[in-house]
Amino acid sequence: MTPHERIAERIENAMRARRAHRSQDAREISVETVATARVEGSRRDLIAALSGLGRIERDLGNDSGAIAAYAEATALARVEGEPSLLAHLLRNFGATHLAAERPTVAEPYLREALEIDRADEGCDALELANAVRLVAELSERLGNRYEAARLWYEARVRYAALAIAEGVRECGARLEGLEAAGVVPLRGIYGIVDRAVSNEPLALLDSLLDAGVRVVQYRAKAGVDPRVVRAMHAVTRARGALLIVNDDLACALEADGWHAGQEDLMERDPATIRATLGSRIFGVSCGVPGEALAAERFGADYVGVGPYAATGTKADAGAAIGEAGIRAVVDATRLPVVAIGGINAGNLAGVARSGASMAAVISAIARAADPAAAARDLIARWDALAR
Ligand code: TZP
Ligand code: MG
Repeated sequence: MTPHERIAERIENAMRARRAHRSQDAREISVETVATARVEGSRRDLIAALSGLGRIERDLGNDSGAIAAYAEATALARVEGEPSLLAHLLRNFGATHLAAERPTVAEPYLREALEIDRADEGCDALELANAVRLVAELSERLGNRYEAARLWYEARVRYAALAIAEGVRECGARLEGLEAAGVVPLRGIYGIVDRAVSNEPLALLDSLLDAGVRVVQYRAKAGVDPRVVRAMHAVTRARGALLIVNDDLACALEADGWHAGQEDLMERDPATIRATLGSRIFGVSCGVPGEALAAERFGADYVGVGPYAATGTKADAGAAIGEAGIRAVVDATRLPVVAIGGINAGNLAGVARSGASMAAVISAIARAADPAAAARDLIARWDALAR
């Protein structure tokens, strides 16, 4: 037997003892295995032995032992330079701190693990779902409730795709808790303050927020004014809503998210956008299912799809795609779909039927005699339809 085989066998023995609830035996074997790996094993053997020991220390409630083992394993994995191994250890390391009520210590590890997994094309789908769930948990503990809501939503979608009912239930329950606390996931009426339609963006914003809209986009095709973004963001932040900026990525960094068209993506390397935005929301306008799948790969949080119906607001919007056109994208992507274009109280039912998560509206609110009343009416209708 080579040293590697001997170490692998002992790790397996420890795991068998662990599964048989002989935790103390498992710990003894693991401590010895680590000692052997230090003398005879490769760096990888030692990482595996430490990782096993960390797992068992966690079972025994010995946080400091688990943290010491994971800290060393993680440091070695950085030298080893294999991303999936490093992400796995960072996740366990972070989870141990999180379980020990030290979310601020856990934060950099869990975030780095998620970043690595997202960037890794070959990442195991379950590992990624778990990574998202852990950062959702972390955000909630840190009080970042919007980020938590988005990540619970994403984790739920990922578990559903893997048919893991328990994960779907757990994430759904967390989302409901955040919803009850008035935090918004990407669902309902998405209000757009379009400079070309409204000369008083802050007044329209107030109407939207008064009505209960919780996701607002600022759209200014003649140029996004950073002062308006700052003023709007101060208001949305104070009133518990999200502000997403269209087109201008630099200004979006002063708000909660960025909405990009296909042409915006062509101007830059899409692979870098997620990293630039950090935990902010990233939305992408898509016309066909293929574009939505590409948006998923670039790390988008939602896709905008339309025009649902004829619109006078966007001259080059193209022909209306209707309920079937929206549904084609809903069926193709795991991301929430935001339907847009010519949406009003009279045709909202078809949007809800299409499976879209949100309905984005410009003129039916901004051009109404009473924008707040129009937005309130749309929200009430959507809530009744989505039930
Ligand atoms: N993208 C597709 S249609 C559209 C955009 C920005 C305009 C939506 O405006 P309205 O007034 O709600 O039809
Ligand atoms: Mg654009």
